[in-house]
Parts: sequence; structure tokens; C-alpha cells
Amino acid sequence: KQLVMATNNANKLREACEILAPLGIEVLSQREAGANCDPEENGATFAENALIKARAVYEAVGLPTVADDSGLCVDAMDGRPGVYSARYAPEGQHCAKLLDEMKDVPQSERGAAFVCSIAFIDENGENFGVSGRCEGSIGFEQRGTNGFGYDPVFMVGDRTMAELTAAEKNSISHRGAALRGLYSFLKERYGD
Ligand code: ITT
Repeated sequence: KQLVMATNNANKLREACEILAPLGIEVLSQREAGANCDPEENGATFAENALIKARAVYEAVGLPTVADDSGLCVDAMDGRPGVYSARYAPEGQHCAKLLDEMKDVPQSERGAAFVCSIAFIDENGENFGVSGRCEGSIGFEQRGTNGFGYDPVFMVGDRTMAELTAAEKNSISHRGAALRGLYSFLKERYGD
């Protein structure tokens, strides 16, 4: 049994493999599956964008496909950057730009949430969606070297997500929660 992960983000692929491994389903990257997709993510919601990405790869390779659309919603910024999280700043500058934009916001108003929507398209082209959320806050400086993206500025308790091990992050993260939903669905569907 195989499924394709419709992403160009190696960290998302790694986190998905870590959680789905016990299913015994081979998870292929879109490149391994022979798809070179990067569709325009013009949906209004994480769920719509996840489906756009999954559909593009499914149409290209015809195998069951999973896509993840995710991002950071900051209370003091009215939920931005949200679905624009990847496009918020040039490569490598997302955390610095966010800290700058938040520099005058007091601790009590620094709440934020990571959100992840996963779309799964099965061998018949039918889709299933699941999502996850992780509440936290925006720190005042970057800390930690694990993870990716906004992890160095996203605080859960007194540590940033980038200070957690991969297993600790998976156990509390938005993606971990969504992937556990997907895991249950796939187990029911394809498990023995
Ligand atoms: P694909 O579209 O190819 O999957 P992407 O990285 O462009 O890869 P998104 O469009 O979903 O993915 O954008 C997600 C943005 O949110 C991106 O800037 C990530 O760095 C950030 N993000 C998502 N999950 C995260 C996590 O677990 N930790 C830190 N940042 C995260």
C-alpha cells in the first residue's frame, strides 16, 4: 500500500512519516511519485488549500494522496498571517519579521495558534479532511534549533516549539493532531 504526500516541504514529510509509520503504508514524496506540482494556493481557508494541493498531485499520479496546508494565526494581528504564512516574508526571515511586527505587543496579548488542515484523496478520487490546532503564544526572541518555520518564536508553556524534540512536538502540535485523525481514518480504511 502506498500514498503520496503532496508537499515540497521536507519537514512536513518527515513529521507525517513519524506519525503514520505504524500503519505500514509506504509514504512517497511527490517527487518520488513522479509529480512536480506546485499549484497556486488561492483558497480562502487552510482546508481549501490542502485540497487544491492534494488534487493536483492526485491528478498527476493517480495514487491516494495526502496534502497539508498549515500556518500561524496571531491574535494581535487579527489572525494573520494565516493562510499567507508561507508568503509572509522572504525565505528565512519569517521569525524576524514577526518579532518586529509584534515588538510593542505586551505578553498578555501575544496569544497565537498553529493550524493544520490535511486533505486525503483516495484511489477513487474521493476526499476526506481533518484538522488540528495548537494554542500558544509568540515569544520575544528566537529560541531553539529543532523543527522549522515559525517554531523558534512559537511558545508552548515556557519553551519554544524549536526547543522540543521531534516526538514532543508531534505529541502537541497542530500537525500531530491532524495526522492522528488521518491515522485513525487510514487504519479503519486500510488496516487489517
Ligand atoms: P507545501 O505547500 O509544499 O506543503 P509550504 O511550506 O509552502 O509547503 P504551506 O503553504 O502550508 O506549506 O505554508 C505553511 C507555512 O506555515 C510555512 O511558512 C511554514 O513554515 C509554517 N508552518 C506550518 N507548520 C509549521 C510548524 O509545524 N512549525 C513552524 N512553522 C510551520
